[in-house]
This record gives sequence, structure tokens and C-alpha cells, in this order.
Amino acid sequence: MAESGSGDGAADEATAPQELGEGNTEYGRKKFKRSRSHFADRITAAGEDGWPVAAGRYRLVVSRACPWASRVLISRRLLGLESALSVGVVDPIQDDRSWRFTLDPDGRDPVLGIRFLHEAYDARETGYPGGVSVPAIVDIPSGLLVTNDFAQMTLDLATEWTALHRPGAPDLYPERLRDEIDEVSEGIYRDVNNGVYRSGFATSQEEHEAAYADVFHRLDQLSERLSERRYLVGDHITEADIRLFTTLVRFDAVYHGHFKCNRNKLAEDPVLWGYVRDLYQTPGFGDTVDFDHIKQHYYRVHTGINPTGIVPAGPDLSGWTTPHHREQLGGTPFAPDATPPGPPPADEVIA
Ligand SMILES: N[C@@H](CCC(=O)N[C@@H](CS)C(=O)NCC(=O)O)C(=O)O
Repeated sequence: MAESGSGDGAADEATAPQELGEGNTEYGRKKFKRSRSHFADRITAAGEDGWPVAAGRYRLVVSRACPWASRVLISRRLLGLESALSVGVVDPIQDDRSWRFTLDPDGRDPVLGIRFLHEAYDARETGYPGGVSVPAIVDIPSGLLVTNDFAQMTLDLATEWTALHRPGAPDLYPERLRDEIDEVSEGIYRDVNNGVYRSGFATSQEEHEAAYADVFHRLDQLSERLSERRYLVGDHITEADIRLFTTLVRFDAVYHGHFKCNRNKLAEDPVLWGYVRDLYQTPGFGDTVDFDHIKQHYYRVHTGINPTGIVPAGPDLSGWTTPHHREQLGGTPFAPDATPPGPPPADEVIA
């Protein structure tokens, strides 16, 4: 897929600051560019890169605020990989040492025993010059970071971790639909997933306006596409829907105001608002979403664009559980041979 392999910054041209880490960003001087995933080893059934799929061997580290990490959380839930691949959740607020396990007792991840995610990066590569990003997968026995290549992670969970999938797990990346999923996902990545960041972190008026135009041009196209079909590709949920969902679910809470994508709120587009609520209400989607972590992270960490660090009280979230009527379009969340996932493990339930 377009994002993988060559790194997630491939679509952008200028060199520039990493997405976050205020200390490192240079607002006003360089164009926003997403950092590339530096560690791209893959965990596969045959273990070609030295990392074979194995239950209980790896730990997924996420921020619930992060849209790229949220993809992996959703895929993991839909595929029933919760017990095979445990998860560590970092504090939504980084400090100058980046992501921290301050939500855990003694500020340490209980499985990895580390206080900062950078410890796993350092263990993997001494003097690693890049940023520390989530999602990350760490090898528990050695404490080494295996990968921070988010684009490949969900594809591998879908296609390489099959021996550990739950009975009734959906095929999120069906072979016969891959070309279409890849094509749709490419535009979603460039103009939506990353477009909102290009808008929000723009350092010139033109850059903001170009990104804003890309965001809404693509959202209009997607809205049109989804006006007659329940899901993006085929008749059931696929990888493409997961990729679009993670940006849409954050749209009104952070991208509309904080990232200045304010032509309209998502809730003002009947098609996309119906689509995102449909997914939100599907087991495995809404139960991974933590609006508090999302808001805390964006508004408090990006002091370059929100110097007061004040987190808005809104928006009102009560609409998320209202009827969406999307079932009228035909299509079902899962194919006839698949089932929805059960409830999340008790220690992963979001309050
Ligand atoms: N560029 C990342 C993509 C994921 C990403 O951008 N994650 C953000 C959080 S949403 C992150 O961890 N940024 C580094 C930081 O905040 O220090 C990668 O290299 O895989």
C-alpha cells in the first residue's frame, strides 16, 4: 500500500519537523512532514525478519489519542487478538522524553518494566536519531522494539496472524478487494489522515489553504461514495473503513477547531456522520475510542498551535450513539461466515 514500505512521509515533499514533540518542531520555518517509520521489521507467520507470530511474545504500545495507533487497536479487537498481543497504553501527554507509562503503577509498563517507550527504541538501536512514535510493537523477552511501521502493522495482523485469530474473525484485507482497498486508502491517507495534520501544522497561509482544500475535496468524494454504499469497499468492513474511521472519529473533537478544518463539522454531513456512527456503534470500533485522551493529547501537547493548553469542554458526545439508519443501504458489518467481536477485556474497558 502507498504508505507502507517507503514510509508514511512518502507523499510529502519537504523535510520538516516531526509531527509532535513540541521541542523539536519548528513552527513557522518548515513545512509539516510526517516522520518515516524507521523500524519496519515485520512479524510474520514464517518469521522471515526473525520475528515469528507467537501468542504472548509481543507487546503493542499505543496512545489512545493517536489515530495511527487506533487503527491497530481496532484491527486487534475485530480479529480477537487481545490475549495473543497484549497492549500497553501510554499517557496521552508526552514530556521531553516522549511517550511515558505514567498511567501504570509506579509509572512502569507492567509487562515491559520500562518507564518510557524510548527505552525499547534505545534497546533496539543505540543512538537512534529519530522520533519515538506509537504504535510500536516490542518483543517482550528481549525488550527490543520490533516495528513502528503502523501502515504495515494492521495488514500483518490481518494476513499473517491468522493462526491466532478468533473463530469468526473477519477478513479485513480480502485478496480479491486488495487493489481497491489500496487505491481508496491511498487517497484517504494523503488527503484525510495526513491532510488534517498538514492543515493544522501549516506554517504558511497557502499551505493551510491547500491542505484544507484537499481535506474537504476528499471528504466530499467519500461522502458521495458512501451515499449509496454502507462501507467503502465491498459489502463489509475492511481495512479501508478502519483507516477512514480513525480520522473521522476525531474530526469534530480536534480537527475541526484545533487543526482548522472548519468548513463544516462532520456532524453536518449526513452521510459521513451516519457512516462514522455506524462504525462507532460496531463492536471493536467505539469501544477503543477515548475522547478524553484524544482531546487532552492534541490540545495540551501542541502548544505551538494552542499556547494556553486549554482543552475545550465540547463537543457534546451524546450524538454518537443515536440511530444511523445505514443498514438500509444493504451490506452488513461482517460477511456471513464472520461474527462481531465480544466485549473488550475488562482491563481495556474505557471509562
Ligand atoms: N510517523 C509515525 C507515525 C505514527 C505517529 O505519527 N504517531 C504519533 C502520535 S499520533 C507519534 O508518536 N509521534 C511522535 C511523538 O509524538 O513524539 C511513524 O513513524 O510510524
